[in-house]
Amino acid sequence: MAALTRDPVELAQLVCAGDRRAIARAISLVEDEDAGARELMAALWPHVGGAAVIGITGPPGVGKSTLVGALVGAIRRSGRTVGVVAVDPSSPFTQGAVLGDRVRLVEHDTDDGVFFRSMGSRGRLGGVAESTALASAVLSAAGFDVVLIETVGAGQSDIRIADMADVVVLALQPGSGDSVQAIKAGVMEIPDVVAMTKCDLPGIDAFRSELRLALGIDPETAPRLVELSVPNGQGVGELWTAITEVRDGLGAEGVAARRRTGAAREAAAIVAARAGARARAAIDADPAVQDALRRTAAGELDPLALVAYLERHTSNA
Ligand SMILES: Nc1nc2c(ncn2[C@@H]2O[C@H](COP(=O)(O)OP(=O)(O)OP(=O)(O)O)[C@@H](O)[C@H]2O)c(=O)[nH]1
Ligand SMILES: [Mg+2]
Repeated sequence: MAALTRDPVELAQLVCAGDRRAIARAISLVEDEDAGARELMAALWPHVGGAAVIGITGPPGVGKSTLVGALVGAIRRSGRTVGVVAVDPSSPFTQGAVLGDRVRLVEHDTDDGVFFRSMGSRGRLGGVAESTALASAVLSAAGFDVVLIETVGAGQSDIRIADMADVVVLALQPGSGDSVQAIKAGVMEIPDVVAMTKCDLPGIDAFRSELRLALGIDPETAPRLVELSVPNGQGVGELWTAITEVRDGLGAEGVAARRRTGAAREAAAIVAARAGARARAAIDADPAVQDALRRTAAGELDPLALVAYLERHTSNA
């Protein structure tokens, strides 16, 4: 097999042609914050934006990956291609993740219409949110009709899925009472669709009532509720229909408006994350900063003077 180019512009061309090795390499470049990543993104960017980007979020273990695997099947049956970015906040070596990935890979590994990528969450400058957003952009440039992003969390994680996705699906199972409380208290943004998972398990009736109460009954503002049981093949088609109806309902203008807001918030979050990482690195490593810390401890600098010093120092770094 010929060696894959290291040239970012050539790599971008291969990505746009749908070359799977190039797609994998491109995602690794953005994940590793490789020096070529900026040039790569610049070359890819004119080709980004055609995919419908769908975020699937929810607390740990509610069945997001199972759902994503089933959705991939539904999307393929509808004749569309799909790229998946799964963010694995825990160790990529946990049995569940490996097993889940393997199941999906075995099912779809001969299908060129599916691309699956699991992102680690090693500490990086821009953080996992940045590399996830960029991986999604790579898959969009590669021409996949749909990009699915799976992230753990429920609105409060460091990944703001609403800033990356056109449509947000929140997966909840009986026992996800904390998330329901968070919705009620207004600390969690209301998703477009709530996927009630594991409806074959006991407790689903009480949970349905609790959810309906928390989400409100106004059909104009309440998210759609879809009940699923993946082992029984229940609800997957309905979920895909609900997602496409929400997106169609937004229209091109609505999607563009969400993307504008999301891009602004995403960029601000990346700048903040990088500034934070620079500040921490400066505090840890810089003798001048260590000296300022000593002066603060000795009472020569007040805390706000220390912050002002650090801001000057890190923005010059
Ligand atoms: N009974 C039942 N079990 C399910 C269903 N969907 C998923 N599960 C099980 O729930 C467990 C967790 O499923 P995952 O799909 O890995 O959940 P996840 O939300 O992706 O988990 P993390 O990524 O670790 O947060 C697995 O044992 C699944 O087999 C369902 O509809 N019914
Ligand atoms: Mg998962």
